Amino acid sequence: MTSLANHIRTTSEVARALQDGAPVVALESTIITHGMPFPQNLDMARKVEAEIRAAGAIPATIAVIDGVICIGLEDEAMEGLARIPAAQVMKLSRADLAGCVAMGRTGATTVAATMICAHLAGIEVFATGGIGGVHRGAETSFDISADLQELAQTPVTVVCAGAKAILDLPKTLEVLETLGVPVIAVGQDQLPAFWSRESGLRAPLRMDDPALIALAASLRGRMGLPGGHLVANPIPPEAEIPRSVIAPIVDQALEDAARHRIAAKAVTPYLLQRIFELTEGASLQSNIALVLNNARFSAQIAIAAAELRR
Ligand code: PSU
Repeated sequence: MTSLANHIRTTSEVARALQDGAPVVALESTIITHGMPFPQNLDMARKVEAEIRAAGAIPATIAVIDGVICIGLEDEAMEGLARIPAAQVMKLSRADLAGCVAMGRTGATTVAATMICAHLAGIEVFATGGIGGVHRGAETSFDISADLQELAQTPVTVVCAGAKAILDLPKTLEVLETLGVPVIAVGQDQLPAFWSRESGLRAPLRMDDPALIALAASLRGRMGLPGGHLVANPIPPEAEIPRSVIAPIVDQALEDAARHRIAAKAVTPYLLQRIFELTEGASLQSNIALVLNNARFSAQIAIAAAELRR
């Protein structure tokens, strides 16, 4: 029988860090292939890794390349991924990860698939921009991201800047609550909304200290409770697009998506691209700033988690 280990490749730097119990932060690749245009995507991916190193942890960007689950990407592989047109890369979630590996194809991991791969590798903390959630109109489309189910079952702490404001945020919070996923705001009581610090919704939990977040995750595991933690870290004030400014732009992008009958996995990439056009690039600058901010905070959680393992 084929061993799973034959389908996973870990860079020597990440393997050494994991063996030594050093702090490691996982990073996803859909944000690179489907979330941002080239060359800003490559620049962002490199800067995020540099931020994590500067904060004292080891970054591990995750992707499937030619059927191999890569835990950590060398710069050449990172550049290759950033340059491939989105249409030629699978957007991997729980449902298609194993199939992509079996077919020997290349795929970018969403939040759900990155959590699965990080857990397989023994990585506890993962930084991204915004998770997927309940799409507006889900009561008829049934479009709910598999990211939410994954948070309910895979023990990884995911640091994001909230759910993307293109979603139905109250319904996203409801589903997370139903699934028993802890949603923790950092530095404020409100759930942040990706490009904006405010959502108008109170987060169920608030923890400003990364050590507390690491402790909560560790205790949850020891209590035998499955699933991860969702940390919602607001975008820095100087980089935010206020809610009143982004809301009508999101509405316009959603109307355009409906008119063009965009569905399923294409919805989020379409909306991000449309909002980029409508804001003349400002949304991308905000997106990059929030990801860098999450990289820094996730490194602090990973360092605290490593302390707890000693
Ligand atoms: N964060 C970003 N940009 C992105 C994503 C996250 O700043 O593009 C990706 C993640 O991979 C997440 C996906 O899992 O968007 C959500 O896609 P969907 O709504 O189709 O589940």
